[in-house]
Amino acid sequence: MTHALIVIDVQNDFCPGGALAVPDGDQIVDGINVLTNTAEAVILTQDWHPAGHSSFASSHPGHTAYDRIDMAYGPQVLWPDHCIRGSQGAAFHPDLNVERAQMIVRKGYRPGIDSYSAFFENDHTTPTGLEGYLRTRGIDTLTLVGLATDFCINFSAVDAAQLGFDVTVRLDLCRGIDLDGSLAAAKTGMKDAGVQLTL
Ligand code: VGL
Ligand code: ZN
Repeated sequence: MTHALIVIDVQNDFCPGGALAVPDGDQIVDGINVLTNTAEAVILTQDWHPAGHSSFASSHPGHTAYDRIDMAYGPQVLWPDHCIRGSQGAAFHPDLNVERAQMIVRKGYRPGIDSYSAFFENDHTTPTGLEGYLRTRGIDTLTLVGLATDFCINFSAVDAAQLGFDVTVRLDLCRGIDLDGSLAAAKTGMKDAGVQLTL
């Protein structure tokens, strides 16, 4: 068994004061750093959108943030502009230990499609390359932490379980957005997919 810690989107825009702040998003940083210090493999993901990205409400006249629309690839929540590639908002939280990261996966960089999961874009088909990276390193067991529980953690964990990885989500080291019950639905969906949820 080879294990990796995957730290999802611990970026300024998802922390208090950021453009798409997750409540208490910064409260998990110290605990994540403790895990990072002893993990065999450390992988970070970074939400990384071009300006004018199609997941931004500002790109859809007549819509406001948190509206849901149908895109060619399926349903999409519209977000405030966030994590614009190269911006301070897209940077990792300043206290996150990034020195031990061996791989940084950027996602959401194609203008026309969002990418919640670290494994596939929101068409559930276009790979990010992370699966191949993990398999070629012999990594079969994953611990997921970070932001946001009901979006990027949820989609990443379910995809990883469906790909056959042994997946644990440390809920104490995640924080959620919670739109219309999305947090409860995410927990149920992850459990049903065979993801282990620990507190
Ligand atoms: C995320 C919404 C939009 C996330 C990313 O990291 O959970 N959520 N982009
Ligand atoms: Zn995003």
